[in-house]
Amino acid sequence: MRTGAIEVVQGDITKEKVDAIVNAANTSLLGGGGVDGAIHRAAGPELVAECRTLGGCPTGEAKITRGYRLPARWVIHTVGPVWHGGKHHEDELLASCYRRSLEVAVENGARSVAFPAISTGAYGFPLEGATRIAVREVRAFLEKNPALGKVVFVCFDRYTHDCYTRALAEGA
Ligand code: AR6
Repeated sequence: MRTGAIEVVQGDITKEKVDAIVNAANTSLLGGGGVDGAIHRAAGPELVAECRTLGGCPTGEAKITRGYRLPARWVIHTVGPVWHGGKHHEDELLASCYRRSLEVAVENGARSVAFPAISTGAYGFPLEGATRIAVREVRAFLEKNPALGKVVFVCFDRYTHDCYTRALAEGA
């Protein structure tokens, strides 16, 4: 599906041919399971070596590395909130992940960025709320930053894909 500069696709983010892919990391930035594990496996051991130099990353923030063996030139590592019921600033922290990742992307000259559904796997953030936040933040950023040409939401499964498609249709 395409609406303006936003695309929703189902697939594996490590295969995306964009300038930067975003990793749903943890505060150590030293790898893990889920999309984080897939990105580290596909990028090769140089990625964790560079991550070791970064000193971790707070929740809601983002840091950039090279992409090594990935088709993407950069990886932007962001740390989503763990879902604790919704009253622990989860929404604001997730919104901050999208904003900060896009700011870091543009600062480094990226014109196309792909996101996974941050926090919706191991971190337990309810998918519908997460997709609405993602769509709202990306739309707002694209309006203010014409240098960014394209943002892709890469969904690992059909349900996630359907949630993004609905959020986009509803105007989030
Ligand atoms: N491409 C695109 N999306 C993927 C891929 C892939 N290759 N693999 C999984 N997903 P998660 P989180 C989807 O758990 O909830 C890690 O251990 C997955 O289906 O990867 O932010 C980190 O180190 C889900 O929709 O990230 C942290 O400790 C989405 O990516 C923790 O998990 C996010 O699921 C972060 O948890």
